[in-house]
Amino acid sequence: MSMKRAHRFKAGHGRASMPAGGLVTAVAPVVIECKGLWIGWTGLYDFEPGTPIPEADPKDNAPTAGLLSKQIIPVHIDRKEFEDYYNGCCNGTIWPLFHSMPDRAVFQAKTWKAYCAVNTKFAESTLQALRKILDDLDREGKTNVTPIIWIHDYQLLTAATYIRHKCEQENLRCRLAFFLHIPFPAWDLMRLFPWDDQILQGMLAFDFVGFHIEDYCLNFIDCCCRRLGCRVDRNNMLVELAGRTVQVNALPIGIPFDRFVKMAETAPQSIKDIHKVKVILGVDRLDYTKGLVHRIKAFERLLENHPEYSEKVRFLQVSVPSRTDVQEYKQLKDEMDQLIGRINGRFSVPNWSPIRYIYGSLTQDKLASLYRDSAVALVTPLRDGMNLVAKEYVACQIREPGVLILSPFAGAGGLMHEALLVNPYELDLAANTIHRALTMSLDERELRMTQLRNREQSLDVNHWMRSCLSAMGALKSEDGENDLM
Ligand code: GDG
Repeated sequence: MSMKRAHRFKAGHGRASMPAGGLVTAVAPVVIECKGLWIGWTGLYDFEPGTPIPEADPKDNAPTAGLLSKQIIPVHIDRKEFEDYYNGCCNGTIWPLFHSMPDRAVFQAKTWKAYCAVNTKFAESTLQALRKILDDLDREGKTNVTPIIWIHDYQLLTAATYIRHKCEQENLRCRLAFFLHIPFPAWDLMRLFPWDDQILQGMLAFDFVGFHIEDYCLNFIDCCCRRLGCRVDRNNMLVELAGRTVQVNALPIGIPFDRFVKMAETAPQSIKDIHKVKVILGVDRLDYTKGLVHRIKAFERLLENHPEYSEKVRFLQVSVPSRTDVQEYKQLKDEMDQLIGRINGRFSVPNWSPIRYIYGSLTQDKLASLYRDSAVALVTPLRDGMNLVAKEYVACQIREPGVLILSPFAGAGGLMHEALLVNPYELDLAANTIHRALTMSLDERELRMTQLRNREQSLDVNHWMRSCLSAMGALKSEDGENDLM
């Protein structure tokens, strides 16, 4: 179950389109593969509750192609809930705090109340589905099969409290698992949240809690220990609360590697003047955590320090509109527009401007061809749970290899060692790193890229899914059967 839209429909068209974002890219293949149910928000404006959902067009090269309408259980959120719960608590409080940016976080009792209420709403839809699944299983005599409820991300941190309570009350069997796609903050930050105990208790209502990397696991365990006084075992990543033990696990997410390779093999050339101009690419949701302003300033520094790059390089930034109702995001959009305008005004000559900026969403094919044709990918978030763009870029490097520049403050930064790692706050160093990437020998590029690609191919999204299911105990059941929700 996730808060993310499984599908979005344009009114009157009945066609599904994918919202861009890491969670959907990662989770859709899992639901398809496991023949599970996806309980998710349907999108605010798109259709009324109760409307049947058309299936995604299998010809679309979208991660949800193949997902059937009967696998989706929509949860409706009204405008007030959208304001207080989604814009307010999820994206105005938890998102910045968990990304270690507390100054951007707003703490309000009314938005926290809405957060808890919407979590209960999702929990109720889930319980309804669970009761039906258990009835069907029992009717078929499969009483040894235990359904798994797998809840995703920071929008649903407290849903399990209600689910566990009801399951105990009604004697419903299920295993409760959770995966957090964003970082988990250190105790010093977590304690700023006035209802931190309820979040931690909510997360400890699961049987299994997964994070991308060990640092986030240890932060979580530390918070449980210090705030709730839980007994913990850091070596085995176990937390005990009220006689129950919760397993914590680091399970770095991967991408559908082969699908990106295939798209890169067939997509037409995306950049006309590729032989004259080297492209430096950035692809992100327009989010302040992604370090876009720092990145553009680093590129400006490169042009200042190396005038020889005039007409030889171009920085192409694709920024997908995101959370456009939240003030912080509106401000970021204005800041980007001004910054890019200023730099283009400063360095452009009649037939060349240094920055091309796409504020919008591209198809995945188009994205794959841009990844393939770019000499450098700049993936420099200030903080990021994992970052799939870094992985997608290396998957698409099927021709002359380019160079990945990566921030150590993304989960991927600790795993993709052959990238050029750079602190995005250090503008001079970042500019030098871009210069180093642009001048790197073919041998070095090949060596680095081969290692990066090999790792991403073997640790792909299927590997992640199997590791998660195995950690939840789902692959060990006697008859191999489990229902995933
Ligand atoms: C969260 C965490 C974690 C981007 N532009 C377009 C487009 N995208 C797709 C990319 C990629 C996804 O969006 C972005 O994923 P990221 O991982 O970079 O970032 P978040 O959206 O913040 O994801 C993150 C992730 O969850 C998974 O756990 O890695 O740390 O913040 O897949 O390809 N897709 C299309 N058009 C675009 O213009 N179609």
